[in-house]
This record gives sequence, structure tokens and C-alpha cells, in this order.
Amino acid sequence: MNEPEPAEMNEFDVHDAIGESEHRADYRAGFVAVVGRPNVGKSTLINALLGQKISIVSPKPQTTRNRLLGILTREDAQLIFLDTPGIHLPLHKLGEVMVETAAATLPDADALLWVVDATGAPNDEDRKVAGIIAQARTRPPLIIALNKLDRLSEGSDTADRRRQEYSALAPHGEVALISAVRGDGLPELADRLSSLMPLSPPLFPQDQVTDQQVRFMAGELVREQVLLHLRDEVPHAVAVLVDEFSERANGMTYISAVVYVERPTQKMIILGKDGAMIKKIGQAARHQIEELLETRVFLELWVKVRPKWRTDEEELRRLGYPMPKKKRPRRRSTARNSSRA
Ligand SMILES: Nc1nc2c(ncn2[C@@H]2O[C@H](COP(=O)(O)OP(=O)(O)OP(=O)(O)O)[C@@H](O)[C@H]2O)c(=O)[nH]1
Ligand SMILES: [Mg+2]
Repeated sequence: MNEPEPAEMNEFDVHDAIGESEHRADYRAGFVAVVGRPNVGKSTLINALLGQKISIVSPKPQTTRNRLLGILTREDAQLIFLDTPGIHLPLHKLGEVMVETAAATLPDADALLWVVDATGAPNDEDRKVAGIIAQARTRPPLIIALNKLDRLSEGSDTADRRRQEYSALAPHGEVALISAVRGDGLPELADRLSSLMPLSPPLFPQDQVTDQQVRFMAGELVREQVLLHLRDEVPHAVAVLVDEFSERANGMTYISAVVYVERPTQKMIILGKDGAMIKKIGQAARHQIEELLETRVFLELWVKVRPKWRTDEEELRRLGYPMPKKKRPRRRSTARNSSRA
């Protein structure tokens, strides 16, 4: 996992830092934007393909809020997955930022992976995704991944029907049948995606799995436990900001994080009776963070009210949800161009 770095992620400037390392002449590398409506399994799929958890997952829609990179380095190819927030019909500024963040990944993609939930027919949000794909300036190859096939009964014709319904929304897409949870179809999917990448040396160091800083991931693991422990609107009103992350001499990592909510009533729910709920959330998150960091962790959580942070652009920026910058023309590193025959 990466060491924490203070700098803001510079789009893909990291390319330039990687020289012409040893690689096969037919090596392929590129970006796969993983898009779809909320809760279809985009993050689950990326974690499964990487064999490592880089993105939090929950049964609640709108779990992922930022664009995250998951990097799969194989012998023949490097696939750089862009996990994205679910595309939905936004109700507030945070939702708008999330949808914009997802849409903004499309011009960077060498292939699009549109994940859909095979247990249901397309809805308005799926149609919105199809619309964004259709309107994109670039038209990279598209794979429509029919996910959650483990939930369809054996031998039913539902998969065929879904294939037709979703294909009709994006006829240029090819269909992959998968179950992210069970692993079905994933090796074939990774092979197919690899074959769609352009010839290029690896774009990231071979042992790098994500672009995220551990500090951010620790905050996400806290937010994941909030999503798993609380119901209704409360989890959606929560943002987590890590304000201290330091390694202590005794080999322990000290982390202090603030859990922001919008209203005093939400604060009471998160604290729980005599602080029982925040304690449960903290314990579960600490276990997860310890697994990630492979050190013992001391986690301190504070709950603060920040009224209407989801509708305030300044607050959103402060809490790590900035509106994506307007796209500049696609740029490739010198190393990459030189290997493109
Ligand atoms: N049965 C089944 N459940 C799945 C599968 N893939 C994902 N899920 C479940 O679907 C829920 C949503 O998964 P996520 O990976 O968080 O979905 P997402 O598309 O990233 O959602 P957002 O981040 O909200 O856009 C979780 O409860 C997953 O366990 C699958 O193949 N089969
Ligand atoms: Mg997600």
C-alpha cells in the first residue's frame, strides 16, 4: 500500500515518473472506467479483480463518492481501473459532484466497463448511464458486465432477457456475464479488457495497487462502518475526515478522524446510547484499518455537526469532494507514445 503523500493527486502525471522499465514489446496498458448506477457492484468487482480491497462496499446505494484507481498488473498487461460513484439522479450538490466525477472519467478511458445488475431490468438511472456513454466525446470499446448472476436461478432465461434489454441501450457494447461476489467470469473479463488496451509499457510501478493514500483509505473504512451500522438517510449525511495519522515509536498507528453529520439528531444517532454506537463503529473500523496497515491502530473518532455540508461547495471541497476539473486534452507520457508503433 502507498505511504501517505501530502500532495494532491496530479491527474496522471505519475506516468512521467516511470521510465522505460523492462517489459515485453507487446505489453499493453491503459485505463478502464468502471461506470454504472449505484449499488450494481462496481467496487466489489474491482476489489475482486485485484484480489485486494481498495474501495469500500455496502448494500446501500451511493457508497463510492470519489474516483479511485485500482491497478492490476499482469504479465501481459496493466489494467488501471477507475472506480467511480454510481450515476444517479442527484438530489443535492454532493450528488451532482459524484455524477460529474463519474462522467469525467470517460475521456480518460481506453475501455468502458458498464456494470449492471442482472437481477433487474434497466431503470431510469441505467438509461442515464447509457445517455452519458452515448454522449461522450470519445467512444472507447464498451463492455456491459451483467453482474450478480449468482442471484439468477440456474437454467432460467432471465440472463438472456437482461442481455437484450441492456444491449438495446448501448448496441455497440459486448456483454460479459459475471458474478463479482462468486468470481464467475472474472478471468475472462480481465483477459478481454487486457486485449483492448493499447500497446504501452506499464503506467504505474508494478507493485502499486492504488493511487490512494492510506490516510484517505482509513477515513473510507470508517465511513464504510457507518454505512453498515446505520439506516435511512444518516449514512448519506456522513463525511469522514482524518485529521491526524501518525506512526508512534511503539509501532502503533495513531489515527484521529472526525465524522461529520448535518444535524444534531444525526449526531445523537451516531453516538448512540452512552456512546455505544460510535464505539461499535470505531472497533469495527479499527480492525479493518489494522488489516490494511498491518500495524496496531489506535483510532479516535469525533462526531461534529456541519449543517448542510452536502449542499455547500466550499464544504464539499474541504471534505474531499471537489467538482472535477474541466477536462484538458488527453495527454500521454513520452514513454507511452514512444512505444506506440
Ligand atoms: N449477490 C451479489 N451481490 C453483489 C455482487 N456484486 C456486488 N454485490 C453486492 O451489491 C452491493 C453493492 O456493491 P458495491 O460494490 O458497493 O456497488 P457499487 O456499484 O460500487 O455502488 P456505489 O458505490 O454506491 O455506486 C453490496 O452489498 C455487494 O455485496 C454479486 O456479484 N452478487
Ligand atoms: Mg462503489
